[in-house]
Amino acid sequence: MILDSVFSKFKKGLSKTRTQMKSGLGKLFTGQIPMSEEILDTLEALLIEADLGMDLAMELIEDVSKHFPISTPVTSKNVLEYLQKKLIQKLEKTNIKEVNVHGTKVVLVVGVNGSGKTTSIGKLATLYANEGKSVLLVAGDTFRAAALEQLTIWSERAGVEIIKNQAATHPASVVYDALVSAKTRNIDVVIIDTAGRLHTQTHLMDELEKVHRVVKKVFTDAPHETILVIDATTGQNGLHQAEEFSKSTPIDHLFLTKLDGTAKGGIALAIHNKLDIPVRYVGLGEKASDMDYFNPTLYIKALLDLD
Ligand SMILES: Nc1nc2c(ncn2[C@@H]2O[C@H](COP(=O)(O)OP(=O)(O)O)[C@@H](O)[C@H]2O)c(=O)[nH]1
Ligand SMILES: [Mg+2]
Repeated sequence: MILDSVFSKFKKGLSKTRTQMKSGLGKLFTGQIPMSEEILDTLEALLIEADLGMDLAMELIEDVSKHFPISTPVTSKNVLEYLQKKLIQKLEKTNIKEVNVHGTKVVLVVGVNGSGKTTSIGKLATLYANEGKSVLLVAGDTFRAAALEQLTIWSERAGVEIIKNQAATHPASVVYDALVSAKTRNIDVVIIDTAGRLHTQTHLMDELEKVHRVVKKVFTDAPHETILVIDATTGQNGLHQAEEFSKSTPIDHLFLTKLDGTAKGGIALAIHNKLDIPVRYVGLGEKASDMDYFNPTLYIKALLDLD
């Protein structure tokens, strides 16, 4: 995919956040005015409102105030350009885990209910299928019949297989059977959907650990990628979810969904800044093609677009 189209997708998805930032700054700055405490305070409030998180917002304000000392003449463009540069510097280092899998790649997808797990799995399945890979979806959410139906629809859309076992009493047994079958048939990618665990529910977290163990029984080096799905519209709560889920299973990457529906797109930056878990994918809508790999530089440019 060419960068231009990724950029325009980000731009479209983040339009709400961008409009909020711009109108806020626009009211503050008309032409060139001297830097003041009031400008710094308003800017900080805007960054927090856009969900960059308190820590990152405060760091940035400190940088801005050093670069543009009080009374220095500034325009809103100066400040936004500087913010872009600083954010890109902070987030350039991404820690994407690329494993070289010989044989079947096992992807485990976890997250709270409604975060967008099943939808994101549909998008990933489409991506892999378009690369010519054989894909098997595993319905590990055995608690809700609707969840099974939804995953089935996505498997049909993507033209990939699905394994489900409505009679199974425990998701771990569905996962086990599916992986054994995938191994025998040398499937390229297995993506496991799981029930929406509330991170406060200990038994559900225990169940997730059980699924993890079962995966290892079939493929000792799996899961090759564990993705935590986070709904960007839930804001700073996403940080807390990431911390909690990490306790029961190591998380490699985040899939940040619903960036199209929020004025708080800065959560991607807050998570990147605070936790050592990179955002690898972003969801920008409900269709299969409404996703992309997260690119911090393009993302920040789209967020703080100056044109
Ligand atoms: N606008 C938007 N909606 C999304 C996105 N990802 C998921 N959704 C919607 O969020 C709702 C919950 O998604 P679902 O995949 O069922 O979540 P799950 O409970 O975690 O499996 C559904 O209505 C999806 O269509 C996204 O990136 N953008
Ligand atoms: Mg689901």
